[in-house]
Amino acid sequence: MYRLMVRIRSFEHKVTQLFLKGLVPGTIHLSQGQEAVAAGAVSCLRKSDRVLLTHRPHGQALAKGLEPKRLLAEILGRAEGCCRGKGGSMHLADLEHGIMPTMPIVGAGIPIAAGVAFAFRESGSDAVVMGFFGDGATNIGAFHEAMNLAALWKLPVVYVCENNLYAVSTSIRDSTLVPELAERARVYGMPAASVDGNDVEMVYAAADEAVGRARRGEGPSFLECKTYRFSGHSRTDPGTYRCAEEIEEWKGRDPLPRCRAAILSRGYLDEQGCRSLEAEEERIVEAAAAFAMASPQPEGSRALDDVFAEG
Ligand SMILES: Cc1ncc(C[n+]2csc(CCOP(=O)(O)OP(=O)(O)O)c2C)c(N)n1
Ligand SMILES: [Mg+2]
Repeated sequence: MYRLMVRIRSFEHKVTQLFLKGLVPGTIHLSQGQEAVAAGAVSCLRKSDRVLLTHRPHGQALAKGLEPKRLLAEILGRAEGCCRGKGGSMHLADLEHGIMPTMPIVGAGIPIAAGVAFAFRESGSDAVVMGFFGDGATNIGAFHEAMNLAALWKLPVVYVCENNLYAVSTSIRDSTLVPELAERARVYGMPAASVDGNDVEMVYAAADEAVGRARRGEGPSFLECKTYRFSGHSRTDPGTYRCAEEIEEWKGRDPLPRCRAAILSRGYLDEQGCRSLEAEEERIVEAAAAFAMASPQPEGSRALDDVFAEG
């Protein structure tokens, strides 16, 4: 899981560099600071399980097994991207790794995750769906409809809410009086937990329990992971609505050094071992960037391929 977190952070650092060079069409939403949620929760899943992601999907997509080079080529809009360059950062998909088409309409993926879970159950599969979304999405009507139906129908879905305290520039204090978002799922009869989303082991333990419940046919769960994004909402947002003290406080809870310190103190790896893991991941990301930049632009003649269903 530490390796995954290092991969996500290095990957998004590279995405930022490429964005600043003007190589990324559109905008990007980074998850730096939130890596423990992706690494901890997605590590509980099998390849055949599926995830439903949002406008901030890079970390979970990498955790679900999407190759960095295919993701980066997609973000650059290139022909060798996982959607042949037609999706970009906010509309990616990779069914081979169980990544459903990403849903940047806030809250829209929540009922779709329930629908995929319904399909799994009806087909007799023991596969599980994990639906990610932010705190802001819990104010959307679709969230409440989906929580109710998923609980009532005991669907094999795990809802992971990344509570990073903001929906764009709106503080959660200005959008709800409910102090713990897990409460919002409990009222629909769904088991729910709130955990420190910057502690990868805690996220893993809570997600693993929820995934086990879903796989055994015992219904959905909701997991609120309390976390923080280090940068603005998107690349066009300097994030000036957050005070420097708050950002510094959360940087002190950075999930990567916390996990690294635990690895060292328990002797899983020594300093040299950590450094070589980090260097390996940087090399993977550099190779992904070289691949993505060398990948051709999609041909105009293929613009309508894979857009309409055949037959
Ligand atoms: C229905 C809808 N309304 C507004 C937007 C614009 N928008 C994009 S992301 C976002 C905030 C989402 O906040 P949250 O759910 O907390 O996720 P986070 O960005 O913090 O990961 C908004 C309002 C949108 N994409 N869809
Ligand atoms: Mg948020």
